Amino acid sequence: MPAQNTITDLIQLLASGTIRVVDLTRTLEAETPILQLPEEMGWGKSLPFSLEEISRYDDRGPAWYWNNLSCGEHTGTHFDAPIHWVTGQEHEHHATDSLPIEKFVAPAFVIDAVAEAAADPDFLMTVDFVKAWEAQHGKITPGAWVLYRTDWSKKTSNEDYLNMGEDGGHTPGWDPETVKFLSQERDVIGVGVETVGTDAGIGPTQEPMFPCHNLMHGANRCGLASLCNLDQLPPAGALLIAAPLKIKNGSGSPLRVLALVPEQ
Ligand code: 23J
Ligand code: MN
Repeated sequence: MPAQNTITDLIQLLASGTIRVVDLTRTLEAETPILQLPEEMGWGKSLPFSLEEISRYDDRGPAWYWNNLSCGEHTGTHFDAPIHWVTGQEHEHHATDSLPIEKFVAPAFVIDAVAEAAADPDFLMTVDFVKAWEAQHGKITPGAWVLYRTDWSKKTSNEDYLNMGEDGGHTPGWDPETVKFLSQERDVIGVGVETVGTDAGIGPTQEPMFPCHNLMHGANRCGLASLCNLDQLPPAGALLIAAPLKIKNGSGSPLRVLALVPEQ
């Protein structure tokens, strides 16, 4: 079929609601939770989101409303580029402006670990867990995102969402072997999570430290953090549109993440 007809079909499927658009993005606001790193290590802090009004149909600009905005690149629903980590620094096309744009439109597989994350906030997804999922839903095809559903985005307070203890954060993440498996054996574009970062709260104490960042970016793969509405996606069959801002040499950026989902 000629490509033009395929796009025409897609337009019709969207118009008729046969394919639905799902927003996987959190609203950016001053209260958007920010990753907390151990201060005693002297590790830097990322700025929270803020807006500064330039004018609002007033004497500063009679017919226009606009704001200055500021935040860290890794704020709210955001993209992690391979250049973000020391292990990914030598790759080519590894920053927000240079990544191949084909990665920004890709299928998504959604692995449900809601029960496990509820039972244990330090749950780490294992290779066996992924293989058991595949036995039920089919093999993860190359060039896809793997999304880690925990329903963590449904936490109603930042306190519960970040779940900080005296010893650091307690939020679900990855066993390092799973990160290797997904990048090497399943050739994923990257992984997406509902938590504040792609690594577990206990990431600083894992070996290697922050294994998802270390190994995914080391393999020139990407990340998506602070996603929501993963409960509206099928285990397989959704198409993700996730394009970071084209920041020159950027390590990541807030972005709007959309999923195209076949309506049952
Ligand atoms: C820097 C250091 C550790 C982590 C992170 C950033 C993120 O989660 C991030 O947003 O990339 S864990
Ligand atoms: Mn990040």
